[in-house]
Amino acid sequence: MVRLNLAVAALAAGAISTASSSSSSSSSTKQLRGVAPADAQKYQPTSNANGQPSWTCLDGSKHIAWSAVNDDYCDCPDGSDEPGTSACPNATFYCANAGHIPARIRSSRVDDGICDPECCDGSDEQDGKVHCPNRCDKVGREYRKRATELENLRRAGGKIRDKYIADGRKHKEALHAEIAKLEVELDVATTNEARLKQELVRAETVDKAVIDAKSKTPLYAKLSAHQDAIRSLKDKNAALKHELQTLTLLLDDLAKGYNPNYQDMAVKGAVVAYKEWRGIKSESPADGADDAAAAADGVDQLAADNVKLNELLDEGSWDADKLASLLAEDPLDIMDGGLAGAAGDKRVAAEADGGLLFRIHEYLPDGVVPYFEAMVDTLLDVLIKANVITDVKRMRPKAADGAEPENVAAARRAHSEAATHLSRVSNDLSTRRHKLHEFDTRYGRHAEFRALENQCVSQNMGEYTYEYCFFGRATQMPNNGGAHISLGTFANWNPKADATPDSDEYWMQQVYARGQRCWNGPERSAIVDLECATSNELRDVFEAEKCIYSIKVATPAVCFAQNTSSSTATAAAHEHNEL
Ligand code: MAN
Repeated sequence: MVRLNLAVAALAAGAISTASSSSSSSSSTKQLRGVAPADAQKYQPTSNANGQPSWTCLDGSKHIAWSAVNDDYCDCPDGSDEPGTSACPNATFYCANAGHIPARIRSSRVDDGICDPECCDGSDEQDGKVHCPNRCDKVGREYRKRATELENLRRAGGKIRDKYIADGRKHKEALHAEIAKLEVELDVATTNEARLKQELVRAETVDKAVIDAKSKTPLYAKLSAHQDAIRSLKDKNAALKHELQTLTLLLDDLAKGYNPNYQDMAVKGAVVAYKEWRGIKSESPADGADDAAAAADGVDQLAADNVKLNELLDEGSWDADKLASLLAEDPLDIMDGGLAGAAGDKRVAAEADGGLLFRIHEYLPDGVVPYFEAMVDTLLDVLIKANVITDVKRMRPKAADGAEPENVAAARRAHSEAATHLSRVSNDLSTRRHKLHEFDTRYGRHAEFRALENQCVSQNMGEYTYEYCFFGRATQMPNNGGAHISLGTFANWNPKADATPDSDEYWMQQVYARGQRCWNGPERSAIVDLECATSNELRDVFEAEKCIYSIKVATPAVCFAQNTSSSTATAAAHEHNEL
């Protein structure tokens, strides 16, 4: 208000001094109609070569006689020689509006017989066509009254805005604190994950080293050779049995189909010998039955009487299953005391071999096993290096299916848990950092909009009730039933190229986009204009173009303090500019 009064006083003073200079006007100074006091020094004549007063167009393009300024004829391309007439279409006219605030209008509206409301002093109409009374006292009074009301509103809204700012700061500080905590957690989790990874690698490597060393011993080679021999004999035996069965089947067929009446003595002799081998008595046909029938009868007994064959095919005490389990045994396990047997056998063997020290992991919680194993390794290394012991049978706890030693599995589990934790902390941290970045881009210069997140305001506008949610969705809801229509969700702040985040103006407009697609048209969208008030309200919705909506929302969040950059701009804008 003080600023406004000063501005008005300054303008009034300008008007007075211009008037006084006008009263003493000479060829060198001339009160020029339509020129702002700030531009008065630009309208000073100079002398030309002939000593005549002349003037240069403001764009520097032409020298003209001083008398040609405001002579109702347009000389300068930029229209600067006719600030007080309507001769130049591109010129502007300044009305001082003493008692109110100055204004500028297009010079085409000068002396057009219409009193322009912007020029409350009536200075735009002076050729006698019409009389425009000076209304600036009244207009100025009303203007100042309105300005006071607005200022009071701004102050009241500003107090609420201060609370929003405090709330936003609290959120921001909480976010900062969470980030700081997560950063520490991330450090710990990273170190932990790296340590457990190392332990896993060591557990895997130590085991591998033990296995490698054992695989190179003569005992291992011998055991493997025995297993190879057993495997080879087992295969050969199986092949021979198969061949024997094939041959006996062939001979059975021959013995069955042989006809002794053919009197082939060689065949008869072979059949008789075969039957003897199979333990079948070869009797002479009785009571005139023919030889062929007798032979067939004998062979029919084969299946029951094949004692010899059964003996040959019998597997004995080393049956196929026993041999298979012998072959399946890992020589390394045999070296460790025959651990490939039943669980009970393992325990006995381990007990006999290593004792409690090597089985202590069975009594420890899973998480401790890797540490214990590492400690035992270190101790054994030291003992071997110090020549206290020469070798040791390290009983690695082994999973039941023999897949992976228990200590390696435990180390893997511990590492996998640490890696999962690390990734969770890292994700949490980046989410929080993203939110913090949003504070600056989304919630205003002082985080004042954070308090409004997810707050919704609505207004019944007759055919529809509209709802607007800060940083959420804008919705059109038909009052007579029907589906709700999305007009868009918050997309960005002021898109105007000249509106930058350091200005108040930037934070007074939002774009809501990607709403429900219009039939045969674009996706619905809305431009939201925010204005200062003491409460949050949806004031107006207007469908500016089909499916493009203009929404007016009142909120204390935009009751900016007067001393910000744009309040200066606002004061400057008080000079009416109707161009
Ligand atoms: C609905 C409303 C209107 C819109 C038309 C477009 O009736 O969303 O605002 O203009 O659809 O078809």
